[in-house]
Amino acid sequence: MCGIVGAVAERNVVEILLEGLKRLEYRGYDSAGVALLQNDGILTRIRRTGKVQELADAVAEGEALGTTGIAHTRWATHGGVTEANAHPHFSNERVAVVHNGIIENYEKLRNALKEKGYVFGSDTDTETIAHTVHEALKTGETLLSAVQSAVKEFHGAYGTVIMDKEDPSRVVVARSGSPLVIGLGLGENFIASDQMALLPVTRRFIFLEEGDVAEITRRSVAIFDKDGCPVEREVIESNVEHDAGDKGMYRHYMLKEIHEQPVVVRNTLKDRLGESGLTRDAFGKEADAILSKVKHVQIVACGTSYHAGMTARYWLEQYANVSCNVEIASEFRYRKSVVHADSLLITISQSGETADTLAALRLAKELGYNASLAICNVPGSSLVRESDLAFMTQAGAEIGVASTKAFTTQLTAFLMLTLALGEYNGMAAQDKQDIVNALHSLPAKLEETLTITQGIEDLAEEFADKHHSLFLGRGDQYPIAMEGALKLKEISYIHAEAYASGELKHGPLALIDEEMPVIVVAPNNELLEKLKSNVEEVRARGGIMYVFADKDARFAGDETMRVIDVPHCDAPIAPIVYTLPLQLLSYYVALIKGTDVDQPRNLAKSVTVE
Ligand code: F1P
Repeated sequence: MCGIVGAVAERNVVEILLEGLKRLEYRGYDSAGVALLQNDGILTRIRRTGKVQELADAVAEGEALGTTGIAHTRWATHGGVTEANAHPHFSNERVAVVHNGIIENYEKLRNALKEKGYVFGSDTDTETIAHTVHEALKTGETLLSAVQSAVKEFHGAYGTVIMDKEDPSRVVVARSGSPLVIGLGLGENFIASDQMALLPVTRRFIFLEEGDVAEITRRSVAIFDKDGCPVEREVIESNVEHDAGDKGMYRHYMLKEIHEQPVVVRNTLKDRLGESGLTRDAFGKEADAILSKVKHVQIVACGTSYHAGMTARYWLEQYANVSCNVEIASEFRYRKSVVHADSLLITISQSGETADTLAALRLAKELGYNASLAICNVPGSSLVRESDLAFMTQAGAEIGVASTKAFTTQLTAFLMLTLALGEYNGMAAQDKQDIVNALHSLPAKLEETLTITQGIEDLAEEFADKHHSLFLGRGDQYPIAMEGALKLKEISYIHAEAYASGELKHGPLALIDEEMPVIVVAPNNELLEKLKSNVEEVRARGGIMYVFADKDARFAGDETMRVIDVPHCDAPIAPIVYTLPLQLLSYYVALIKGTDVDQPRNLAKSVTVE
């Protein structure tokens, strides 16, 4: 979603800001802008709808100078995609603001500000921040104290960076609900919504906490907590690797990330899985004390991460004897739920910043869960910092908006968690050894599965002109069918629905005709015969099927059924293995349709608003 970059330096910061925005492009956005302030108080603003490159071209046309600057990529919430709604927003050509999040009481603020004579140039909630700060500055406050008093007026979520034309030596930033990270340089300092934006200029970061306001100059960083008291926050040396410019030989990040899965799954297992079980601190030093008491698990997540949680429920109940509920975070946070005794709350998120998931974690603390575990891919993210335990997947930076390698590493993490919890809940020795063996075989199995690309490319040709599709799976493959359908929707814009195939005759069978392709995931497991019956029900009604099946499952292909062989694998890892062909299918369909694979329309990588 929206992205922020800011800098206070001695040199011209425009290139730093534009490079930062490019590194945030993967988060999804629809317009971009930059405001630059020179030492003599000259304030320049350039904004464009569309890609950051269009902004960069516009910047290159003129002379864009500034030693202090703020920049933004906007993902529209309040107000359409127009240049006037793009950030930075100004108040009286003096205050400049960029903002992530939503000011929920903006209408009330807007009316009050209009009565005071402020004229609004946009439809955004953000502009109320600019005018509110301006109003405070009029009473002679410093920029810092003006922001400190202004934020008291705001309800909702914000990560915001503010400049004052009358004081080019600093920016003031405030965080509540939307992340901000300060980057420390030598004689220059930076701010961003995501450390990725600042990796070319620093590796030293301070992650702001909820309610923090900070004043940043070239040589100083002063942080104040929500009560206005000065605080010290830890400086973290980042080891995140990311070169957003490098897609290697691949045409899209998504394809690169699909092919990285054998390696990143191996990295996620590394040092955590031994020959006969997990290593001692696989889930961290404090894990033993927490996990040994767990009798129930509540999983909360959104989107693809929710599908990882859905799959985990099958594993935790089948192998680890631990009861498990899974819920979408935006539902969990707004309903009254019953907390089971000895419950562990697990949040899953590739970004660690998803607003609903974070809110669910905070709610769970109030509800009295024993402890919380975050399964996450971004070190230092809000979810990681606010959870009792954190398991870091080792997927590396995922740039494609549609999650691929983050998902399969989440699943890998959950199979390891199944081992960890099974240890305290009477897991059968054979099940344990089967999972350990299956996990050891997983990276190679994923590599083998990626070699079936050609068959899937052909299939995509047949598929690309369809408007609807149905994905079917049973048992732990049902969430994989859901994930396959989500991938297709996200990047090819084809309507796709997933059903547990036992549900077919309870409604969706009515949809079957030759215009409704049916995709089936069919490993050779104990549900295979049941699944075959469901497939026959579709065939009998003239449906066209694409079956991803284990070679040994013996599906006979014909003109109504294309069978794509998937390498045989052990049962526990089958959901992970069968994910890959579905990712490839959606990728190739999107390629034929010519959609923006890495940044699909209307979507964002880090969903920081609810
Ligand atoms: C959840 C999610 C992703 C999806 C997209 C938007 O994010 O729905 O699954 O691919 O990037 O957000 P997260 O909570 O896993 O970060």
